[in-house]
This record gives sequence, C-alpha cells and structure tokens, in this order.
Amino acid sequence: MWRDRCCDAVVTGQYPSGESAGHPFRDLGFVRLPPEESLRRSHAFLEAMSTRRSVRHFSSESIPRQAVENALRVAASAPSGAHLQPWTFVVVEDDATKQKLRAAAEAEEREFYAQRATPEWLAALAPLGTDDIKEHLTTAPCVIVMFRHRWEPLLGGARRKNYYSAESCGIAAGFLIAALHHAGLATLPHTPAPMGFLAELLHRPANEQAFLVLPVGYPRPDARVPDIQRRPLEDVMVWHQPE
Ligand code: IYR
Repeated sequence: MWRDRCCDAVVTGQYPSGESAGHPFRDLGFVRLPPEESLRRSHAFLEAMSTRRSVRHFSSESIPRQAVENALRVAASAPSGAHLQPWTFVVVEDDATKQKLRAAAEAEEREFYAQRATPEWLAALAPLGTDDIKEHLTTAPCVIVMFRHRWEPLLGGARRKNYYSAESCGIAAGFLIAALHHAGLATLPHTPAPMGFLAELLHRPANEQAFLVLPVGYPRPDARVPDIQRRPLEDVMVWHQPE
C-alpha cells in the first residue's frame, strides 16, 4: 500500500503522509524474519542480557579499542528527539586523567555519603555495598564519559534547541551498556552527583553536560556482585485489558 502511494507520488507530485519536498525519504529495506527465527533470537538475546551485571571490581587488563568503538557506534545509532543525536562520548584511557576523575568523583561522593544522602537513600543503597571509594575509575582500562547536549551553538552565539535530550541519552546509554555486554565487556553505570567537574576536566563546551560515567573492562577474576534478584515479568508488565 505504502509502496503504491509512494510510486503515485512520483507520478502526481504528491508525497505520502510524512514526506515533504527537500527532505528525501528512502525505502526501509526491512528484513522480515520467519516467526520461529524471531522467537529463537528473542530467547538468545534474553539469555545473553540476563547475564549482565553492574561490576565494581575491574581488572586493569586492556580491552580491544575496536570493541569500544563499535559499541559507541551502536549507542550513537539510538533513536533521539527530532534525530538531533544530542550526545558526545569521551573515552578516557590514560592514568593521569582517570586519577583526576577519580579524585574529583570521590570528593563529591564523600560529601554525598557523609551529608547529602538521606537515611532513606542510604538504606536503599545498602544492598549494593557502595561507598565513596571509586576504585573502578582508575582500575578499569577505559572510562567512557557521556555528555548530553542541552542545546547546540549556532553562528553568532544563538542556540538551537534540542528535544527530549535526557530521554535520548538514556536510550543511547542503554544501547551502549547492552553492546559492551554483548562484546563480553563489563560496565558500571556511575553517576557522581553533581557531575559539573567532568565538563571542566574533559574540556567540554558549555552546551554539554555530563550524563553518565561508564567504566568498561573485564571483571577481576575474584569480582563479586550483590546477590539480588530482578523483578519477574509479572511484576513489571501488564497486558492491557480492553474495556
Ligand atoms: N552516586 C553514589 C551513590 C549511588 C547512587 C545510586 I541511585 C546508585 O544506584 C548507586 C550509588 C555512588 O556512586 O556511590
């Protein structure tokens, strides 16, 4: 049907709904899977993703740069508000920068754990065993710092708006964590708050705000994780019953 309308458009000079002059469209090229293959892949992906854990004990062993770049390609393929792709990923590998990053993050975290965190928040964190020591920021061979573009600079100092940039970055971060896990690499989503020091330390422009710090590497052979469970599907989904 769409194809017919598309071809009609060429003949009549009309465009199907959503298309307009000066903004070219092209065929999707969708590859339709047989249902059994679809189900097989869904099981395989579920199984693969089920083994992902946030890791706090990293080995300092180096990781393939290409795997990091490919995971970032996946992250940067995420859908974004108005397709404005409001993100920058800074990949830190050198010890000096990682040490500065850790020192600044730990300074924030000391204040968080000693003063800013409410007793309720600390109680919520207790099962994770977190504290203000952020050793992963120096032991992980690679730390990806993701920046959200709050707006884009235009010539003459004007600003172009971005739309849903936080949601877009959240989706891209999910893609990134999944892609790194798929490549056999462990991550820890870390959000030191406030994160203002990161833009300064990594020399980012004023429109960029740190969104996520993601140490990446192999887990230490003796790495341990909290023995906690994921909520079962019945707890997190409902099939809507039509009235
Ligand atoms: N940013 C602190 C505290 C913290 C907060 C949440 I929400 C976590 O899921 C884990 C930790 C820290 O990194 O320790």
